[in-house]
Amino acid sequence: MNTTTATVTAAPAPTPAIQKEREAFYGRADTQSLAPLWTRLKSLVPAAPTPAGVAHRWAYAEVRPYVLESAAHISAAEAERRVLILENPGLKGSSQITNSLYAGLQLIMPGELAPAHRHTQSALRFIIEGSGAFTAVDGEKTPMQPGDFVITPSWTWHHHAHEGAAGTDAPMIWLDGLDIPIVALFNSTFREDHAQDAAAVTRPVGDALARYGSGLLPVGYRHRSLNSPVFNYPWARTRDALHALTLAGAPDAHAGHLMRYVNPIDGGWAMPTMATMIRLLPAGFATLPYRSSDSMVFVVVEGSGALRVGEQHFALHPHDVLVVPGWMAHTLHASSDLVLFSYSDRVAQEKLGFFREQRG
Ligand code: 1HN
Repeated sequence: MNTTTATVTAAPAPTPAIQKEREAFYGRADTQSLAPLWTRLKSLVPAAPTPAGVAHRWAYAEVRPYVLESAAHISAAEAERRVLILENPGLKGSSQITNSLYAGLQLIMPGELAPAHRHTQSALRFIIEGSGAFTAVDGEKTPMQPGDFVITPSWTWHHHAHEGAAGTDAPMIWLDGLDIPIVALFNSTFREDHAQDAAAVTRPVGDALARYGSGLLPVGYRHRSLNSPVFNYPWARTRDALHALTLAGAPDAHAGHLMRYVNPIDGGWAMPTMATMIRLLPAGFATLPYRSSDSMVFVVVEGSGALRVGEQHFALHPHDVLVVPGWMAHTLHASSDLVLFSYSDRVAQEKLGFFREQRG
């Protein structure tokens, strides 16, 4: 058998004459909308992800006054959604917090209504502060309380309202996470405004949680959504689960006590495009380095500490929002018991077969 061993040798640099001929060829090819791959291959397919955007922190103490001031400039009704976008400083003009995701801080004042609409983008809400407001999703109202994680699945009617009295009740602020850039990649955006400001509410408050979120399922129930039928994961339950976990064993060295929000129907992630997680780092705990191919958005729920990304150091305080671009190693440190909510496109990457992570 004839065995030949291929050796890879770097090609010699082209002579100026050859280079000139090539350039002329590229120019002629361009007239046919053709382009050479070989001049672009390495940048099209680099050896590892090029970080998209930068690591950044929005300190809540600094941005909260701007969110509240937005109410002096526009009503929720006029704005449709009164939101200040958390735009990654490395992705200016894109309305993106990461390469694939959107984030914003939404404000609703007592007595206000954000009118009903639907769109193909999925939305998550992580409630930051306030009381007295609800969101209605696909015919069910749910009160929004700090620490709750709420799902608005693709193409479901949704509106938000604050039932409190102006002057006495607190403004409500939450973080919106949407998969806008993912839907844009597929150019599959559709939206529709509801004929009424408020869409019909057809089920009692708490219906979904009772039916699907109690370790029970109605017999004969046929699930028709890619999302969890539980659309509000209340903070009180999440907190209890996290604290129970701390009694059972040591935190993961690279993540702390880390849990994911789960779809009770199939044990999968709660949403089809956005992976949502909650973690607790006990006071004094520090994680070892970790990186993954999904860019991550963090919300500090409780406690304080620090996030390190490369040479950057961000102090963490309640309600701060942070972003870590994909494949950048980072560590977390808790000065007091630290609880972090996070979301990323990990669920989509897993389904498509290219999610990667590295510990250490
Ligand atoms: C949207 O519908 C909401 O329903 C929030 O609260 C933010 C950002 C872009 C497009 C639609 C909401 C949004 C959004």
